[in-house]
Amino acid sequence: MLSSKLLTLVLVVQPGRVLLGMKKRGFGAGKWNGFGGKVQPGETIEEAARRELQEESGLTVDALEKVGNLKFEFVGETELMHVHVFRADSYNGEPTESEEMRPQWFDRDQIPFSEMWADDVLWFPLMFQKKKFVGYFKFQGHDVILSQKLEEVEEL
Ligand code: 6U4
Repeated sequence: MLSSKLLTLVLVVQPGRVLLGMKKRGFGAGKWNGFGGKVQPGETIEEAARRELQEESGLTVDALEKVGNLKFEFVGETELMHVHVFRADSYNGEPTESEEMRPQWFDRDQIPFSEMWADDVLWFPLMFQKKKFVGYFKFQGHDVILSQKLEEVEEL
C-alpha cells in the first residue's frame, strides 16, 4: 500500500502573466514552480497553501480558488505526493525572494516548461482556463513520466 503526503501548490495569475518561483533547495530544486509545501499537523490545506505562499514569495492573497488535485508516484518510493493546486487572481505585497524560492513573473506565452515538472505543461492550460482537474502521474526520477491520467472535472 502506498501512503500519501499532503502538499499545496499556488499559482498567482494576472492578466497575461503568472508568478513562478525558482526552487533553490529541497524537493524539485532547480525547477520553476508555483509556491507550496507540506501541510502541517493542525492546519487546513488552504491554511497551508496561504502560509507556504507567504513564506516563499512574501505575498498574501484574499481568495484562493481550488483548481486541481494531483497525485504523484515516484518509482521506488512508498509515499505518494498528493498536491492540492490553487489559483489566486489577486494578491497583496511584492514578490520577494526567500531562502527557498526566487520569484519571477512570466508572460503566459513564455512559460519555461522545459525547466519545470514534466506534468505542468499538461495541466497549466486547464488552470489558466479556470477549469478543474484531477491527475495521476507516475515518475521515473524527476523528469520522466511513465504513465499518466489527467481529466477535467466539474467539482473537486
Ligand atoms: P521542506 O519542508 O522545505 O524541506 P521540500 O522538500 O523543499 O520541503 P516542499 O515542501 O517545498 O518540499 O514541497 C514540494 C513542492 O513541490 C510542493 O509545492 C508541491 C510541488 N510539487 C511536487 N511535485 C510536483 C510536480 N510533479 N509538479 C508540480 N509541483 C510539484 O507542479
